[in-house]
Amino acid sequence: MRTYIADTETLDDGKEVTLQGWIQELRKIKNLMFIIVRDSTGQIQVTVKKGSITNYDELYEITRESVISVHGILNKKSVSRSGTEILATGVEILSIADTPLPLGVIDRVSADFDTRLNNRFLDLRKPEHLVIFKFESQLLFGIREYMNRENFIEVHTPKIVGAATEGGADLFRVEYFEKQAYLNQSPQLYKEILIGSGFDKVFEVGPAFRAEKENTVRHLNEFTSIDMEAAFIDDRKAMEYLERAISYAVNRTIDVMGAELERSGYHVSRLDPPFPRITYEEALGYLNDHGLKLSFGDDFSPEANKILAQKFNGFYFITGWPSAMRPFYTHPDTNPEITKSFDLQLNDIEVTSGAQRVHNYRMLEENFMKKGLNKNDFEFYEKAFKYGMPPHAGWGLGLERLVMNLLGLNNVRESTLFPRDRTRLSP
Ligand code: AMO
Repeated sequence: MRTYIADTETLDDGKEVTLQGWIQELRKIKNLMFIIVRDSTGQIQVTVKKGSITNYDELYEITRESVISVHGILNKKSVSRSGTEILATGVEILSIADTPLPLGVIDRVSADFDTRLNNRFLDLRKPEHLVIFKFESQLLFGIREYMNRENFIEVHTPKIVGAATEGGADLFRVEYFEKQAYLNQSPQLYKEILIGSGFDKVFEVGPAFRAEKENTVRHLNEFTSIDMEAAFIDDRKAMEYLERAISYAVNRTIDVMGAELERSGYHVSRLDPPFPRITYEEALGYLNDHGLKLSFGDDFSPEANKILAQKFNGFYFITGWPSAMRPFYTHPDTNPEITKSFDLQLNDIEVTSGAQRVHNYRMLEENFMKKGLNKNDFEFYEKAFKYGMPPHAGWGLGLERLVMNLLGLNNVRESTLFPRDRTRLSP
């Protein structure tokens, strides 16, 4: 029976245990070895006396980051730093690590980012990196739980597609037998078709692909998109689902692993919806009052977003984006220059886009024309609007950007296991 290291805390002194993990540190004094063993839950000192195990001489030559299984007695009155140790009675060597390590797991000196990513399997052994993905897992669990309680159906739509969703330029091409196909940029068109299929409320967690040549700390070429779409709701209601889903998931995650986050140096605060809202035009005015020279229709630069972040400090919505800045499927407001759309920002980074959608077939056709799109490419989508399409709204939330921002990481690659960017295709 294996004991996880974190669970030794609740066990009694003198208890017999078996631990399995990696050798993080090794100190040897002839007839005595002190091994710090690490598993996915923590670290503990294992003290091995010559004569207490049969293969002492073999273990004496072991390298850092090798994998062992330790059988021993829990000593809670140890003189070691943590006050707890395992007095080994048997050690099985399961895998020997080569030397030198391409990347130190506990070294204080930080390796450059490329070296880290090239050796991601070692980089992820750092407890403070593992915890990022434990956090992501818990967060996603919370979002799923919230969506499930609100009666959303989790769906899976194709990632190999025949038409662009978010604009033609950023597509990865795929050879699909005799046809030209693409990797999907967003489940947008499919989630809307499902609204026309009577599903009422859907959500999806899946990969999205963007052939953006951008090389920034917030762009990936493959990211995880959490998408939602619901029938008979407007943009306001979609925003409400979003702020509630995120708040529920964050607060639940703090309940589950707040202490572990703090120990790893991540400070996540509890959330209390509703989040502040500002219109695009109000934001524009505020930015111009702060020295920028923006006109209606201009996008917000990283500098502009930093100014807004200082005002809001946390999550906030920017609503009512100009029609020219939003995709063809976005519903206009009563003023046709403006859309019923929103972005959710966390500090200075956009983490979600959403909107009420066009559901009127004729308006959709007009929008294809206005945006210079060929309606024939969208026939499979448009068809679903001809035979009874309810009003609907939804959003797409970037998981890596959300995690990056909540944990205060400075690069979206830190919250991506194996990032795909302009130059990286491996590991
Ligand atoms: P949008 O293109 O704004 O909207 O994307 C939605 C969210 O996805 C994340 N995201 C990215 N994350 C990392 N790297 C990228 N290159 C990247 N691109 C986007 C962001 C962004 O806010 N169909 C609409 C959503 C909708 O209206 O439902 C869409 O895809 O967090």
